[in-house]
Amino acid sequence: MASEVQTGAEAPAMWEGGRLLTETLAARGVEFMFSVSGGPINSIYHGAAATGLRLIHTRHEAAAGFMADAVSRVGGSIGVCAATLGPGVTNTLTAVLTAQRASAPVLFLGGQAPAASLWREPGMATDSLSLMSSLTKWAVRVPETAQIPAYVDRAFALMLRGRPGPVFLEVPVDVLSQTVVPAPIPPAPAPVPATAPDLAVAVDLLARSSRVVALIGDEAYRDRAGDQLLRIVEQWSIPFAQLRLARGLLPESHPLCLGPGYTPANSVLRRALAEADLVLLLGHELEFDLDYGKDLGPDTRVMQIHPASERLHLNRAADLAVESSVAIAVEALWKAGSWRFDEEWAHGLCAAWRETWRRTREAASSDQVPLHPIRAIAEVTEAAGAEAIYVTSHGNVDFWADADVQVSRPGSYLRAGQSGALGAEVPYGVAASLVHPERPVVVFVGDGGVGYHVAELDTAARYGAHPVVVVLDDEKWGAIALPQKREYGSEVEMDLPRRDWPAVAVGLGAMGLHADTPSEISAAVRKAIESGAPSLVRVPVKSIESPYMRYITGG
Ligand SMILES: Cc1ncc(C[n+]2csc(CCOP(=O)(O)OP(=O)(O)O)c2C)c(N)n1
Ligand SMILES: [Mg+2]
Repeated sequence: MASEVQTGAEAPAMWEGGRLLTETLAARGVEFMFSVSGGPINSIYHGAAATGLRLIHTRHEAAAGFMADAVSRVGGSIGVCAATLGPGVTNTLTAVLTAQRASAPVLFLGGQAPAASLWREPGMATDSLSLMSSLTKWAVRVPETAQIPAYVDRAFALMLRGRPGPVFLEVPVDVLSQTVVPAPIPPAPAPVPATAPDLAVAVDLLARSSRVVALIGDEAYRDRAGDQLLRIVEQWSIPFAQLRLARGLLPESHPLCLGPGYTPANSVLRRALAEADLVLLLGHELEFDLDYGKDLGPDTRVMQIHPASERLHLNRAADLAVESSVAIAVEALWKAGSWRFDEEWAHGLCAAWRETWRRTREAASSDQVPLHPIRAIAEVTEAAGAEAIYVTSHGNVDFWADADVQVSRPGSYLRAGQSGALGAEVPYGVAASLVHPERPVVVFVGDGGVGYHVAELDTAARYGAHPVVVVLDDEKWGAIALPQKREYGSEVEMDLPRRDWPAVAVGLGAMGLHADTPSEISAAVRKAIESGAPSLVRVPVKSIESPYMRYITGG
């Protein structure tokens, strides 16, 4: 709506609610806003343009939500998604669920008809607050223009405190279009100071242990605890495995790395947990990917450090639960004493993991096409190099990829995670490339998953993002088909015909490449990275069930 600002020389410059919102977001460090256009949020767009926020106009609100989530995960700034009322908001729900299950702080903004008119059931409007309330830490309507900064600050406090997660602010059109005299945006509220926990019991546990293993998870990444962790791992001989966002917090090529933290796909990690007398569970909980702690030995003790009290003791009581920032607690442990745990055991395990990884690659090394997924993935990762950011999906081929890739830097591994949502992959890749244009971004996705949001290659082309989308094509919904066949003896409607995904990519303004053999894959990925253009490489792969797939489906 046009602002009713007087333009006389003395008239103060007035801001619409949309501008007040975008100025507040920028003052809180927000850089990107993802959206699909809608009339009632036009004021936000004009605000974004005046403020200098980067507004990325996507092809679907779910993709906008996934992109905002990816910014929060890789960037350090909070990702923001703005959707118009009704179907715009409902289209974001899967992205909200995904952020919630991954503990990702993401701000979702929703348009709405004027609050006073909602009883009439205006066009497109729905009760967004009810829909959002079970998926967010806070779902609330901003009642008046002048209160926008206060609501944004409350949203930030809730998104980031304890277990992080998404927040939904509904901003009706009249609240956005009303003008106010701009007052300076107040400084951000001071963060709650973190205090070092009492570690007397922790010191006692360490003193009684000789085989110690570390499981490093999401909150260790968000706490930027890499330096503190590297020090204790190396100085005290602690083998480690990292999960989800924490993958790459310590380089996975490190000699004390036990491989990825999925027990179902990592027999050496299972052995480590069974043999350890102490597991340091750092910024994580014994969740599904760890089979809820089933592999821990009967005498294995657990020391869990997590900033959110509700995550402590989840699924298995810890022998010691410490409610604390991981960085602060590990720093305090470092100062509290010095230990040398069983070095031979630690290095023996890590050597066993490296040998397993090597043998898995060797067993998959045939050049016969279609390639084993591991062979194809290995060619891609070798061509992409150590700087790459990886996105994986939720198909069978992706479970092969999760077990094979080595992530070498923090914030460089994105996966929908426990929401398991197919469709996040291409949007994640686009957003990661927007935040880190200097780094290669590789998206592994199946021929099923790519269909959800392949149109976002157009968004990438419009905004200069250049992810390399690698479609590992088994011509079926493999993750469902393979267990179905095992259980029922036959498949029902599982085949997907071979489609020309590279041609689709070209039609969307991206580069499209076919690669069947190892050398073609390597050349295609290098060419895609060097081109600086968004690209899609289709790689046919054999249909072979991954070990993780067998775990999920109980096979
Ligand atoms: C939104 C959503 N719908 C359905 C599923 C169930 N699902 C999990 S994996 C999968 C098949 C994926 O096929 P594809 O992307 O080709 O990978 P593949 O398993 O063949 O390697 C499906 C349908 C899901 N995870 N998310
Ligand atoms: Mg498939």
